[in-house]
Order: sequence, then C-alpha cells, then structure tokens
Amino acid sequence: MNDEKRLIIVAYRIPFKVTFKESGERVLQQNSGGLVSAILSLAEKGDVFGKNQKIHWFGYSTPDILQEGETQVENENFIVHPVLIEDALNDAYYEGFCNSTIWPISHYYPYLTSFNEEDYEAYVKANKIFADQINAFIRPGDMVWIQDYQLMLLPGMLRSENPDASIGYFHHIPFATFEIFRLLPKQWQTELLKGMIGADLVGFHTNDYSQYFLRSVQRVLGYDTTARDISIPNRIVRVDTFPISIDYNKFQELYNDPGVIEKRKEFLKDLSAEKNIFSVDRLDYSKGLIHRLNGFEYFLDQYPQWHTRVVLTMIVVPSRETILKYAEMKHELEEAVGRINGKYGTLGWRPVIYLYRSLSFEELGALYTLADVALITPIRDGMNLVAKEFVATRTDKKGVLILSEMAGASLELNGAILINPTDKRTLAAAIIQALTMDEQEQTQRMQMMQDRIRVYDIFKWTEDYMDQLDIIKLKQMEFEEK
Ligand code: ADQ
Repeated sequence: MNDEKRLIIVAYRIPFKVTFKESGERVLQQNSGGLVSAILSLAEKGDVFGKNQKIHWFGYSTPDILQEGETQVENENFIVHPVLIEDALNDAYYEGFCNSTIWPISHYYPYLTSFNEEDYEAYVKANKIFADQINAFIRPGDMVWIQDYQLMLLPGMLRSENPDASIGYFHHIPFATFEIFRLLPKQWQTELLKGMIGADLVGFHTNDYSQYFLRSVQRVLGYDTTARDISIPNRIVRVDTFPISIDYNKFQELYNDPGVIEKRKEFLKDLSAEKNIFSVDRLDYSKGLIHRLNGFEYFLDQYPQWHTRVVLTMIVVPSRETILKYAEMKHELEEAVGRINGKYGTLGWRPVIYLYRSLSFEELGALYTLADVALITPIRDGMNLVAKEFVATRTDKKGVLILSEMAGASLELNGAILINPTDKRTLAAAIIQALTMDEQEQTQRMQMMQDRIRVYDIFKWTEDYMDQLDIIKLKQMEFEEK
C-alpha cells in the first residue's frame, strides 16, 4: 500500500483558469493568487512533506473542464479533482447561501442577509458533494486543508468518516460577534459551528475573529473553551490566528519590471494632476466604496485649494453582479461619481476617474507604484491584501497608505494612517495629512510596514499554518493515548 502523506487542498475555486482554443484544445492557465502561489511553491521546491510530489486540489467546476474518460486534470504541480455541482444547485449554494447569507452576516450586514431555507439546504448538499468525493479519496496520514466560508460544514463531514485524519480549516472572512452570529436560525448556527470544529485547527486572520468564534462555540454548543482550545469529547480543537500575507518579493520586483515601467509612464501621461490617490477593490458593499467617495467629496468641499491638483482613481473590479444588492450598488456608485465630477470638475479636470473593470497584473503594478496615496476604506474586511500589496510594491519607499481600522490588515500595518470610513471629517483630514506628508516620514512609515510583510509573507503563513496543524495533530494523538 502506498502510504505517502499527501497534501489535499479544498477550496471553492480550482487553481486553474480553463479555456479552449478554436481547435477545441484545452488550455490550463494557473491562477496567480497568493494562496495558489504559496501552495505551488511547496510543489516547485519538491517539498511537500519532504517529498517531490504533486498537490491534490478539490474545487468546484463545471463538467466541461474534463475530457472524455477523465476524472481529474493535472499539470506539473497540481492534480485537480473537479467537484461537479449542477447549475441550479450551485446558484442556490454559492450565490444564495454563501454570498447572500454567510457573506453579509459575517460582514455585519444583517439587513442584507437572506434567511432562505432552500439556500441552506443547497449549502448542505453542496458540502456533501465535496465530502463524498474527498471521503472516497482520502487515506490515513493525508493532510486536508479546507479554505473558506463556502465549506464550513465540510470538516465535520470528513471527520465523521475519518476520525484520525489531519484536517485544517481556514476562514478568510471575519467571524462576527455572537450577537450577530446568533441572528442565523439556531439549527444553522449549530450545524455550521459543528462543521468547523470537525477540523483539528481552525484559523482566522485576527485574534478578535478567533475569540468571537470561540465565544459562539461556547454559547451555542456548550463546549469548554480556553483562549485557543475547544475541549470536545475525545478531541481538542485548536483555534489560532494566522494573518494571511502576500508574495512580498514578487510585489517588490514590480516597481522595476519593464512592463510596469512602460505602463506607469503611459498612465502618468494621462494623469496630469500633482497628486494621485488610488484605490482598487471588488465591487462589494463591505469595501466602503460609497463612504470613500463621500469622504473625498467632503475633502473637496473643505479644501478648495486642492481643486485641479488631485485626482482619485478608483478601480472597481466586477463581482457578483447577478446579486441584486451588487447591481444596485454599482448604480449608486456611478451616481456618486457623476455627482462629484459634475459639482467640482472643470473642463480640464475630473476629480474622480472611475473604472469598472479588471486590471492586468502590470496595470495594477503601475497604479500601485505611481500613487501618492492609497485610500482603502472597507467597512469590514477579513484582511485586505490590496493594502499589503501597495506597501510591498513601493521599492522607492514613497507613498502613503490610508487604511480603515475595520480591515484585518490594520493590526499589522502600523505605518498607515488609520481611519474610520464612516467619519468623513477624519477621512478628509487623513487625505490632507497624506498629501502633505514629507518624504522622510513617508519612508519611515513604509519601512516599518515593509519590514512586517517581508518577514511574514505568504510562504511563512502557509508554513506556519501547516506546522501548527502537525503540532496539534501530535498533541491529539498523545491525548487519545492517555
Ligand atoms: P477579497 O475580498 O477579494 O478577499 P482582498 O484581500 O483585497 O479582497 O484581495 C483582492 C485581491 O484581488 C488582491 O490580491 C488583488 O491584487 C486582486 N485584484 C485586485 N484588483 C484586481 C484586478 N483588477 N484584477 C485582478 N486582480 C485584482 C477575501 C477577503 C479578504 C482577505 C482575502 C484573503 O474578503 O479580507 O484578505 O480573501 O484571505
């Protein structure tokens, strides 16, 4: 029997983009997101548990990814096992329960939260489809690492079939306080929490999220908890904090990348203002896009001496447009941009440049590195990687980060100007402080933030999580032997 320990990643999304050439030939384009690169680096180094082996990845897909007779798709590093979920079920599962229930409640938007029984049933069914496929695949000694809120029930579903398996779960979004979480029907609360504690290690970005989770476990399930452990019959579950990070070196290299330099020049020709403020986010109510515009409008109102001298370039990446609230928000945003430009603009100056589209990596790099100020104002955000990416790209040690204290990243990025995005006065004051900050202070602040991200990058994050999972698993075994 082959007993090599395998790494199994489970996430809603697979690590490839699949396209087809005109000839019908399938092309697998590896995603370049942080998690994928971190996991990928383990395979590239030939160090998956000290061995040269491929990483298994289970994720949702439509059936067209598979060619005749296939059940999995591989490239040199990954073996992807597509989890096929039919469209109607996937709509109720993903757009329904994931993005219309768990997402809004976790970001403290109860009034946007749908409490639809059919959506919950779809969520259970979809998690079960993942579970059945993984249960048939898993063998003793494997490590299974489950990612995010689309799969909160999965750890429990795997645990019931594999009592000794090493299972980790990481929650990429905030975990709300008990008073908010309890708004979900009791049955859902119980099942979601029981699902999560099927894992040996449950990870969050901040200590607050970990504590809110522990409190809910205590109140709803009645288990004893300490600052980072849950005692359940015959098992201990570790709850710990792992602030996700980025590939620092990759972003550092962007500043002097020839493609980025070219784009930067091109953009700077068009952006003729003295100072550039920049933001990029997915379209989402949690990102505080309207609050950002309100704050900028108030700034323009209060500081007319800055008219014609500053431009806010706001990139909004299309997301979840089929959900009504997102479509409404897009409309609201466009109205606000029109209002501000109509009120303060001149023939030669538009205060807000708004683009609703995705950017290439080079374009993103160019905008990060030309900005005088990055204005990041989420109302709630698990971490916010854009803030870390902006900081990492600034090889020149220039630029100022204005960051919402409601982003997980605010706990680490101590050189940022922290604001509460609902307070337009502080936001306007922060903009003035950033626009007038001398270069020496900019450098000092950038340096402090870069030092943090360099040391704790995405590779360290991955290593840290997987080491902790191994440690808690060993403890578990000692506990069982007693
Ligand atoms: P998101 O809500 O998507 O992530 P964020 O952490 O800011 O938010 O990550 C966005 C990512 O998209 C960044 O890596 C960025 O480079 C990329 N991106 C931005 N604009 C792009 C564009 N135009 N084209 C292509 N890519 C673009 C969720 C949680 C966060 C948490 C992360 C990771 O909501 O709080 O930080 O997961 O755990």
